[in-house]
Amino acid sequence: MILVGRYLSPFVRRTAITLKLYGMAFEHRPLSTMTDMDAIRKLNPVGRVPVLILDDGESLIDSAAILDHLDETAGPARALVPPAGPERRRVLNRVAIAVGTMEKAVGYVYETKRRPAERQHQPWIDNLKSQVAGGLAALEAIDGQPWLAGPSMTQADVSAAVLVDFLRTMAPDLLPAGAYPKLEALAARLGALPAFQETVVPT
Ligand SMILES: N[C@@H](CCC(=O)N[C@@H](CS)C(=O)NCC(=O)O)C(=O)O
Repeated sequence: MILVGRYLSPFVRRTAITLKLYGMAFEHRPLSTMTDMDAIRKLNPVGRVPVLILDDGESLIDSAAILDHLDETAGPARALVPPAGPERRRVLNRVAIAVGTMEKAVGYVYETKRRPAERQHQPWIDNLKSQVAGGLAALEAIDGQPWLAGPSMTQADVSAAVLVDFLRTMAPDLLPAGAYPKLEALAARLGALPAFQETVVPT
């Protein structure tokens, strides 16, 4: 398998970490949407990463769809998302908060770093900031026991920790020191795992 996209992308990184946690070997091809768009478009008509190229050449796009395939391959006993019922709904709902917050955080980075200053629209930036703050506050408020969705680590924890790392690297102003202690602790706990350390973005 080949995973396309840089670990700077939280969507790529949560996919890479999940592959590693499942012990699935893959080649990493760190194409950038800034400089390698033609190559990325050949794999994904929407021109986004991640893309996972399977061994038979099939290309899967979108981290949620890729992770769905990986969970199925890992099997219900190892999958980071439970197979059915309220446990599955709870995990998927918490993943949706983390990934939705990632989307808003990535949007904030694009708006503030890629768009020329004279074209920036402050009300839109403020909206993105408050959406990120809303997602972080919701994750922080979860009474994990001890993980975000109960007694075992799930995709909700992986995605939330990747979100925290992304903010710390790319938008530290959205992660004020001490504002989200439980999320910071979760990111530190998971950051000790090889799957996280091997996908750290060089700064
Ligand atoms: N919902 C998608 C989001 C993927 C996404 O937005 N990736 C960003 C990188 S962080 C990208 O490729 N952006 C390039 C663009 O949209 O032009 C997923 O979960 O994979």
